[in-house]
Amino acid sequence: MSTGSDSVAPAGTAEAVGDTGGPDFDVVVAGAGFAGLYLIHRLRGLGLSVRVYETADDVGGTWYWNRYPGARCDIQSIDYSYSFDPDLHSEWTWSEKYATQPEILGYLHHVADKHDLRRDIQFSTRIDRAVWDDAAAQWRIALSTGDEVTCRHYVMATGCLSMPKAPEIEGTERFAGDIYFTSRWPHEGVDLTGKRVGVIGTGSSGIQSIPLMAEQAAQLTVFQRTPNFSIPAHNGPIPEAKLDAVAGRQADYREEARWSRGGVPGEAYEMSALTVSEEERQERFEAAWESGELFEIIGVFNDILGNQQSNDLLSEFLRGKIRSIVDDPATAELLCPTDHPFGTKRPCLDTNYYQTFNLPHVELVDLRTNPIERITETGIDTAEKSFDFDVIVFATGFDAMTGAIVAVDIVGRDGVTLKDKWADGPKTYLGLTSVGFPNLFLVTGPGSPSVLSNMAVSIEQHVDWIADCLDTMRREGYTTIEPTDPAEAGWVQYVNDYGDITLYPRANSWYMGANVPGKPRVFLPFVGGVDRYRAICDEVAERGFVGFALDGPAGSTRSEEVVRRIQPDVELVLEAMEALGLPPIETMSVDEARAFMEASNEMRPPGPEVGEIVDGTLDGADGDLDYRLYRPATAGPHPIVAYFHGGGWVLGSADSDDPFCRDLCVRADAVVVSVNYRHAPEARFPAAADDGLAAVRWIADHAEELGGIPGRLAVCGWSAGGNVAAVTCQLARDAGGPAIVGQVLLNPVVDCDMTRSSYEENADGYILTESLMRWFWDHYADPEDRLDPKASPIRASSLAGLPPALVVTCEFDPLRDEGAAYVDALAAAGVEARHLPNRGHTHTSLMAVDLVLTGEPARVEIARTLRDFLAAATWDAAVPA
Ligand code: N01
Repeated sequence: MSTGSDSVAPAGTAEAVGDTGGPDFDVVVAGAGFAGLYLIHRLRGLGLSVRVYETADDVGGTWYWNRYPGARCDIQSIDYSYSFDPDLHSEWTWSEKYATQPEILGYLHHVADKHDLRRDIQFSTRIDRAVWDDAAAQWRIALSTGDEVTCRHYVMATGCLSMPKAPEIEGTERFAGDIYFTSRWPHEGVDLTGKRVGVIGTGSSGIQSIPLMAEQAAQLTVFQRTPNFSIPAHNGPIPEAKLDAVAGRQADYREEARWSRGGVPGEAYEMSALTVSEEERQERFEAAWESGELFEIIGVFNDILGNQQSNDLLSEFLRGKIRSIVDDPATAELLCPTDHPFGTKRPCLDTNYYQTFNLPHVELVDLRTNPIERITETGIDTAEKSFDFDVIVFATGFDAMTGAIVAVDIVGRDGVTLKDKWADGPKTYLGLTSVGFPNLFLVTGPGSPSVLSNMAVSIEQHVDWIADCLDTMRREGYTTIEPTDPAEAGWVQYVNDYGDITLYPRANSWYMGANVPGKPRVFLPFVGGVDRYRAICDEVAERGFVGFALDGPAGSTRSEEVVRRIQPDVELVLEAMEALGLPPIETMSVDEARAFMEASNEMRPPGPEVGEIVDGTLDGADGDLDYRLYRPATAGPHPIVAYFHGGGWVLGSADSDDPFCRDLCVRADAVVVSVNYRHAPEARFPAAADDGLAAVRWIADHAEELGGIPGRLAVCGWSAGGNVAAVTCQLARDAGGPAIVGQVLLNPVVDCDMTRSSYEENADGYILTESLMRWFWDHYADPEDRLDPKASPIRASSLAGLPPALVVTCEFDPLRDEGAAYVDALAAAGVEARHLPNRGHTHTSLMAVDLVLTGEPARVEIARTLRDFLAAATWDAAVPA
């Protein structure tokens, strides 16, 4: 091995990890920014040999390269700093709330000096290629110096915004003046005094630099393709409140940051923008604007990034601010973002950005109406005009998150390159590792919170996780670690699921890879929060590296477990419920349980508007029953769905599934008649079943007066209501009518057998628990009655001749397996039966209209199936044999 540099210490204790004299280094790291520096410190502390290669001639990473005027952090300086060495906090005094690039770079120099980190860094050296050698279980690293070194573990600490995007504009080479990239600003600075300057790009770099360039330039022309949201930074001395928050309690403060949503301590505000008064909303918006902090404005309400309506309110407030600052109304309008929800492109913090457009020598060119055609010898030609410049500045951004990683030719097992593997979007496990690339780690890689968080906190979390992992491997005798396919696929799914419940996919942002032509459109970071993410990473390690295969002298272990399977919005609902600390329903009296359910129902989103709601009574098996009818706004008559609510035969009423019934009514374009069948314990088995049959009879007989189409009657029910619906179909078949054209059973109870695996797997923790189900059964039916098909419809002697069925089940539902078994039994009996399983959902989650958005595809499918049943219906076909 040749190190290519005399100033770098020789390789150390590679044998410490490996089982042979093996590699030159235990760990090779690409990049000497925030991450690379801390990696040296941590890995050294473990006695591992580490070598960092850095393209630049000094430390700093992003803060080495991005030296454009106005470059500074937009997370408060105190937060945007290391926590691993608590003394740094007293040794280093930040001069401003948001430190400048030179100050941050100075800080990193201080850290490098204090901890003597440079001796393990080889500067002015790029890693060109990294090839996994399976036989030797090590990486071969090819350097720009022509040297090659080997290492057991290879860490990409190359940063998320470090690979500048190509200019993409024809003619840059022709320009006779000077061209600068904000991301590669000359170290000696650039004097723009008296110059005619054109700037392309209005992201954070443009927005930070434009006001300062305008101070020098004789003429400044800003070429804007997409206006961006920006709020004033209100920079100045470190705020007293921040100093007080840390004073005397730095360790606690740092811990709060680690377990916060975005990596900065602060209370999350748990109210929707839609639930407060206009006055309160405006007050909060105003305070967030005045705070000059990104997390304050993004978190001003809890649904800014999840609800378009809430986002619209904030976006309009911010547009109002732009209009109030910019004198020329036409320029103000051009600066107002309208094509993406606030926050879905990275918002900016500025100092006098909008004010700059009031200066007489500053001009804004809207590239949407007047695109750049080419760069010429003298300037820029747009469709409408030619501009002459002395200087052109590209503030056009980066190939974010993946660009710098795949810029190194990383070749894993079987010769597969990471670039090829990621051709359709990055695939990682935890944003830290990738299948096929053993012993490769990514710091703040795609699939981790990274760019959505305070990077300083996320970098430390990743470095600590990697270091702890290597330490564990060494202690336990493992040489290699690699994620397994199911674990990685599950993580990619979880990351996507999280992205999909937000507004992020609605923007053409670099978060989506949409700023680079040809890059796959994938939401790159994990949006579930630093705290949640940390908990998952900790759990993975604590439970023996869930989702990883490890190999070495100690033997092999392999876990194919998916660490999180639950849908993100279901997870959020479960967490919110857990936080309330409510007693289990089965510990309540029946009256208390009913009151509790009614109170909980009050708090739900109401569901969509329907044409009309009519409450009435119908003839049950033993007296009147209440019903609630939901009529679509479309012209009738409509087909009818008789609906049976959930509640374990004990709880609920005609309107207890109100949001779902509304949703069903609108989507299926059918009259929905929700029946309040009799409940236990007052009316035990078989009261509910008998009422089910009586109700559909009555509805069939009164179809016309209900505004329905005679003969077009389907049934639907959820949970115990699914039980009533299934039993009703059997009773109607046996009684020779009424005709039912289809049955949709949502998470139905179809059997009293509580020994199926889903009962064991989901006994607890997903709202419908095994003990609650037992409580329901106990109230409804005696043990011997439960075997009756009127209680357990799967036990019917024959299922032949039943209406076609859709049975909907959810992964985390004790009733999952009996629902699936009922589909099989129906199909075996020749009934047209379809199963709609729902990944990551619970017994209650599909009912949560406007709350659990990931349930929407199922709700759409349920309604579509009902439409099909009802459309195919003719009286003849529907009459039971
Ligand atoms: O890059 P950007 P950035 N023709 O991609 C435009 C971090 N950061 O360097 O939006 C014309 O945001 C492009 O237009 P459009 C921060 O996370 C932090 O400014 O693609 N225009 C956009 O306006 C930030 O988000 C700080 O339509 C073209 C701009 O160029 C990230 O880095 C400071 C174009 C690029 O904006 C990137 O910021 C700086 C073309 N061909 C950066 N191509 C802090 O404060 C692109 N554009 C810590």
